[in-house]
Amino acid sequence: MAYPTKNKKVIAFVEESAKLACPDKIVWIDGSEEQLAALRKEACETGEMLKLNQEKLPGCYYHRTAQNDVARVEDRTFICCREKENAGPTNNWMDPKEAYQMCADIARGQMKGRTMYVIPYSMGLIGSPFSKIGVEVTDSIYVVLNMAIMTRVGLACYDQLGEDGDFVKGFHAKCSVDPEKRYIMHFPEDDTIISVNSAYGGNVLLGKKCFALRIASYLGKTEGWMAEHMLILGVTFPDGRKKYVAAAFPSACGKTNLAMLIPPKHYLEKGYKIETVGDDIAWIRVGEDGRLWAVNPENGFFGVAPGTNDKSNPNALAATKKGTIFTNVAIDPADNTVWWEGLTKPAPEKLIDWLGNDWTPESGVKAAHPNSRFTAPAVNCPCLSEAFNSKEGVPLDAIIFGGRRATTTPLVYQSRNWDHGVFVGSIMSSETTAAATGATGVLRHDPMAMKPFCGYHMGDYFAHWIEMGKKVTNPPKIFNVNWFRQDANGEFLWPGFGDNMRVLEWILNRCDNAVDAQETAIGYVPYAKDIDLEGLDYSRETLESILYVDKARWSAEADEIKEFYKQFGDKLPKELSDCLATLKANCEK
Ligand code: SAT
Ligand code: MN
Repeated sequence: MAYPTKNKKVIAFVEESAKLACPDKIVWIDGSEEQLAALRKEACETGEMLKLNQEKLPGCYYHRTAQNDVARVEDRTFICCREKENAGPTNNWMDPKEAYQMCADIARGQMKGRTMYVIPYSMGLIGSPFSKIGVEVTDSIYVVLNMAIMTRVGLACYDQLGEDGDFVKGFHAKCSVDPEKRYIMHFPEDDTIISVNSAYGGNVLLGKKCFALRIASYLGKTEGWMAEHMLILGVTFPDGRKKYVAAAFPSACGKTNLAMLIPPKHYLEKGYKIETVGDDIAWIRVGEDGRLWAVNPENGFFGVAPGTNDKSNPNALAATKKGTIFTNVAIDPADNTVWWEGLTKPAPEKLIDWLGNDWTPESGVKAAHPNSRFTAPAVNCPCLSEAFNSKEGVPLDAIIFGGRRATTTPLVYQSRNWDHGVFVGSIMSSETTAAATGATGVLRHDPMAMKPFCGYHMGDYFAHWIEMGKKVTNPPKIFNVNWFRQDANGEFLWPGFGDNMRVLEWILNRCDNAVDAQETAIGYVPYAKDIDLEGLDYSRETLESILYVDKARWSAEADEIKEFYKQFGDKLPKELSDCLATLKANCEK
């Protein structure tokens, strides 16, 4: 047959995959609109997707996953490196030989009667020296169409590879979507990913978490750069200065909202502007100027739908108005559009819920799954930064870590220096969300928001962060934020969303040494007077209460971190154990 590539490794990979899975047919995706349109049509004919109201939502489609297949499955996600030790204590590990064999047994013959699609894609701009190419084979049209939004898909990727270039191999087979045989396997030493028995986003859009974080974090460690679970945003000041921030939060903790923030009115009037470079993943390297530079390797947003509305995130909502795939939201049969909790109040009288059942506000269940998603092209986003298409990316002024913590962690604090900043990232913990299967609202450690995504030993990952600090002569300042403080009744104590601009402003002023701070046991905390509350009905006392560093709580936290750190053994960098000792001592003062 005539192949669209001369790359022998691609051809061998596709042939091997086909030999194993036995598809009736192989379709080489070329990224053309014509081919994608034909696939959309086919998916609508088979019921895999529904066409939404094309006047209100042009180019938008709807998809329901299987009921048991609605989130990432962390307990079935493995790092398969040769030495178990190298996967570390925070990852599941399987011997690569065993894993390849097991996956082969599961996938054998599973594409019989089906088509296998071959998707060439680039993470990052095609042709940028910092981008990386992947090839995913899959038997799902849904995956093809999502990948065509989330990554840069096209034959130009093969040109990048030439005859002999290497790429990340991704094999995906839906099989019978059996949760007992669902495996998301990473072979960092072979640049290979295998995903079987799922058809949900994070498990099957292999360019995203599997490649751009798990495989890429390992590549970054070996090649001297970083792959992080971070949004990237730009702030333009009234005087025209631009600053860039990367921020790591666990899944479903508001990265998309922060990345697309609209500042409060008086900031807008003064001329402040926020632009989005990325909402989920940052690839970061040291620039020639000794600063850290970040690019967003993705090409779209796979955002959480519930809670998105024209107040919380008008930019994201606008991004979903065309060319978007909605997954597991509700359908409004009155006009064949979509709905999810929080979109409008009150809810429509009648909906079809994410399971396909008739729904009314009295149904007593959620109409949209809490982890329902939109896959929207980045170009749709009204506040997309020009830098989104820059090969060099953007220089970072600040790095922000943040988790979902009802207590203890103040609204914002600044680390004392790079190494202490790494410590601050390493001690992140956050309440679990619906983005992964399992209980939600459970507090767990999630260092740098990378617990589910680090492709190697977390202790080595910390050491890599410390090393990177030595390579930058002008490092970004590192902060921690917590938008999620609650009172005794479980009410949030900070308005969040656009008002987070007030905290962002303090952070950027700190980067310019333009505002003072109080030194506390955990780092620098703002004086309440320095957070702008203009136009907000909000008391200084409440603000003070969420800026307060409670030494007793932090002392207990330090003891708990000590326990958490134990698992890293002698891989824990001394810089971090020193910071922990200082924290404990500061709390006892
Ligand atoms: O499902 S994804 O992993 O792509 C999204 C997320 O959980 O952050
Ligand atoms: Mn994410």
